[in-house]
This record gives sequence, structure tokens and C-alpha cells, in this order.
Amino acid sequence: KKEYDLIIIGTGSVGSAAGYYSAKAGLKVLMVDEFMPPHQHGSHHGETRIMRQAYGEGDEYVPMLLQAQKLWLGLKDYVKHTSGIPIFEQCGVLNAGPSNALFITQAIKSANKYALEVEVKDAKTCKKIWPELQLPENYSAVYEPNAGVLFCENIIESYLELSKQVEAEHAFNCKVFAVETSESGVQVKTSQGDFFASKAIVTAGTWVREIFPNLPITPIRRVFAWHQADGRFSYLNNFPAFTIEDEHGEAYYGFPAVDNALKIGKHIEWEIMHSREDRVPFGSKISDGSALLKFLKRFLPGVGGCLMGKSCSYDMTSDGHFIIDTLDEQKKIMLISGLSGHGFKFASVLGEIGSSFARNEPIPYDLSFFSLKRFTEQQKG
Ligand code: PYC
Repeated sequence: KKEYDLIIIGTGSVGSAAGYYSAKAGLKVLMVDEFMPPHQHGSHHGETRIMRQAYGEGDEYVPMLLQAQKLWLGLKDYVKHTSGIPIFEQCGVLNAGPSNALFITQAIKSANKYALEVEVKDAKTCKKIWPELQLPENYSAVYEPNAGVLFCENIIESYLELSKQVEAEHAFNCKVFAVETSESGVQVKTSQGDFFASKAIVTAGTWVREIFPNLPITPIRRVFAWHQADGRFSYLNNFPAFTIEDEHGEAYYGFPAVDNALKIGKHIEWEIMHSREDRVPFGSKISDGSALLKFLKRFLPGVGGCLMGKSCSYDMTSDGHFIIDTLDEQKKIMLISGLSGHGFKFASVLGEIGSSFARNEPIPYDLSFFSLKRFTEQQKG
């Protein structure tokens, strides 16, 4: 019988961190993934992600974000002495939108509540600092100088390498069919046989409902693309990563150009995937390029043509907030999913939370906001 203290189902962003932190803390860990991580089948590919703390999605996230950034800096420092690959670039992040928009007002509120270092700027001031960016007069921006860009595949590779050093086991290209609890623990049925553990953490994203069909998580397809952009858009010219929400609530995000290519994407749009075949490549739909071009023409007119794009997927909840909760009465299975397209920046701290759960240690955050219960309460209400 193959027995562990902890089995992790889904070794992407959160799973790779959870595996490392748990094995480092002394647990016997098995990390499982259907593919060979890092890979392009979920939500963790595409080179870069934004790290920001003044959080337009709600101040409930900020205590976790503070710890996440500490962990990223720790990982960056550690990797500097080993593989040397980039982990985090502190290039600053600009969040912009109509001055009265919820995202901006919540970002400012969260910054005030947690005394985060931010600079609130009007459109005119932004134009002076970043003339490449055209913000309408009625827009405001929250600039976070300590925020920046995370290198997602590099991070997963680093966590995987570190997890091996602390003797976590890997079962990759291994499909999970079922996760069941019993008095003695958890049984995970897979294409490589059955595994047993005291606890399990489910960090599968897009297709998690193939294992737990009743979860309130919807897979949606999203796209992002790299466009031609010269040195004015480089972080070497002080050009930041950004999120911009327009007056219709449509949100876009982007990164400073690297090697004359600027990556942008349109955030949430409910392009629901009913099966894996629905995750068609970038360019398969007219809207893939047209939405991005419309955005660029209006806000970043100096950016040029599309060089390359990719599709990805979000594990969406109906309110766009994460699910961090236990799945069973015995509290042996923790679910960290429904990250709804804004989760990568939390991977480090969510991994640490998973590790605390696995070790029966107290979790130092109020996770009630992220409970599964909220969906049943919504239905009753
Ligand atoms: O949370 O900053 C973010 C983000 C960027 C793209 C998708 N989510």
C-alpha cells in the first residue's frame, strides 16, 4: 500500500508550493498531476503574472497578499544562489479605471486599511509619467511601486526542484479518477493505481469537476497575446505592469515589454467551456484578437501588431472569489480552487496554508470569505 501524510491533487501553481512547504515541514508528500508541470493545459502558463497588493477584488485578500509577497521575495533570494532564473521583477503596477469604479475605490480602501505604499494619481499626472498610456480624463490610477511581475513557469519549476530536495514524491502524467475519505484517511484512485494519505489537498483548477462534479466552479476560456512594442514600453523605461477596467466593467491587464513584445489579455469574459475540446487555440475566434486590438488602440496606441497569442482557462466561481475550504465532514480534504483568473500571485501563501492544514496547524487568516457555504447561502437567499 502506497501511504503518505499528504497527497496533492493538481501540481500547478498552488500545488507545487503546497508540496514544497509540506515536505519541507517534514511530511511525506505525494504531488500528483494529470500532465507534466509546468504545462499549458491549465491556468499557469504564459511566462508572467501580476503581483499586486492594493486589491480591487476586496480587502479580504490583503493579509494573504502580504505574506505571499514575503514568500516570493524569499524564493527569489533562494533561487538567486541556485538556478538564478527570474522569479519576481519589482517594476510597479498601475491599476486604472473611471474614478468612481468599484475596482479602483476598493484598491484604495484596501491600501488605506493595511497602510500599503501606493500613489493615487489622476489621468493628467499619469500622462506626464507614462506618456505611452492614454487614460481618459475621468480616470484615476493607483500605482503600487513595490508590486511587479512574477515568472510563473520559473516559479513552478523552482518549487518542483525544491520539493524533490526535501523528498516529496511526484506522480506526473497521472490522472486522478476519485478522491474518497474513510475513517483512516483519504484514498486517491489514479491511472497509476491507488494512493492513501492522512490528508489531501485538491488544487486542481479548470477540470476539478471531473473529480467533484458538484463544485460551483465553471471552466472558462481566456486568451492573451504578445504585441510589438518598442523600448518605451520596457520596464527599463519605467513602464509598469497594469490592470485597466473601462467604463463598461471590461478589464484588461498587461506587462512591460520584454524583447520588444508586450503581453496583454482581457480578464473575465464568460466564454464557458463545456468540454476540453472547447479550449481552442488563440485565434480560433474573431473576438480573440479584436477585443485586444480595440483596447490597444484606445489606451496604448503606440503598441503594434500581434506577434503570438495563447489560450488558457480560468476556474471561475460565480462571484469571482476563491474557494478555500474543506470538502468533507472529517476535514481531511482541503479544496483550494475557483481562483477565477487572479490566483497565481497567491500561490506561495496558498501553498503555505495547505501545508498548515496538512499538519493540523492553525491557519492565521480569516478564510470565512472563501468558504463553500456562501454558494448555498446565495441559493437560499
Ligand atoms: O490578477 O492581476 C491579476 C490578473 C492579471 C491577469 C489575470 N489576472
